[in-house]
Amino acid sequence: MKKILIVGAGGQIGSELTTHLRGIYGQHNVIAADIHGDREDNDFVQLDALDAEAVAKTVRENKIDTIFNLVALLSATGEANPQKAWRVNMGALMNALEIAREYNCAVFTPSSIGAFGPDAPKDKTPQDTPMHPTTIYGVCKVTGELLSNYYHQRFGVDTRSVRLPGVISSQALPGGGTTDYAVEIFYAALKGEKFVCPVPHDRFMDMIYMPDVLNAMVQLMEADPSRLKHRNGYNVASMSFSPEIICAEIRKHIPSLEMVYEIDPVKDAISEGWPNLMDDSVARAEWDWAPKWGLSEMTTDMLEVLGKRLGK
Ligand code: AKB
Repeated sequence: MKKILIVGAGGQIGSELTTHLRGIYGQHNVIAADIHGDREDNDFVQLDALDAEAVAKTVRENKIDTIFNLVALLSATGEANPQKAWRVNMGALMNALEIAREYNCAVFTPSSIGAFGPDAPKDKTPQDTPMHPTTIYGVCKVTGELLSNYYHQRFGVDTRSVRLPGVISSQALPGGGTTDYAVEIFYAALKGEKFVCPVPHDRFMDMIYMPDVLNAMVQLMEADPSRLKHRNGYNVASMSFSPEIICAEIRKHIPSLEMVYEIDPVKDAISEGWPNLMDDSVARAEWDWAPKWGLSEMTTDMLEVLGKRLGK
């Protein structure tokens, strides 16, 4: 990777990925693009990922060799408007793949635990297993994995991807996801607010801390291509917890945290079909994936970093 374009750079992952990649590859070698503009950043381009010509122009003019396509409506938002979710999620990916084919770029697109459905084993969910998601978000993710593999096999485009768990981070809030509660609970704890949890107390889901996400993305994109057999996309796992477990962990630092449950039927149904914890042994074998953050270290760090940001 020498000249990178991040499409969807304003989101939860994009905002931290931009800073991370600029620290490694240089400020001017990482172009951040998003539909929402108005930034004091000379290396930012305002564009709509569905506007193929605008994306192609940015790739051409900046001699981009790697595209990170982070554009997506997440799982809960997707269920509110499935047609739009398909149009945005697949439209942005198709544009990225076609432009990559034309301009010889590598493409990273995150897949998700949402790509699995109720018939996949919940514990140690294998890399290769039935994938029959019941959400439009999951349908887009499975299709995206297949399409990315197709572009690799058919056109030689260097496509790579990881299946991300719920991402916990302190800079930008996620929006519209089923795992968002695991970020929102930290804000409530630090602000001294009662946390209203939308998923059942014992609902386990795969989660991951942002520093591990950023390392995974760079490590996979820098990996020796001859080792990569699976490409789109690799299971990556680091921790799994339920609402009552994360609440208890935060209470070790903030004993006054109050949590009540108001189950959101959409998030309940979505999370019921997702893995508890994926088996990431293939990522470990093919590109040396090794997570660094577990539940207790993540919780301590989140409270410290987010606490500073919120002035707590
Ligand atoms: C969501 O909850 O929709 C996302 C995901 C797990 O892909 N965070």
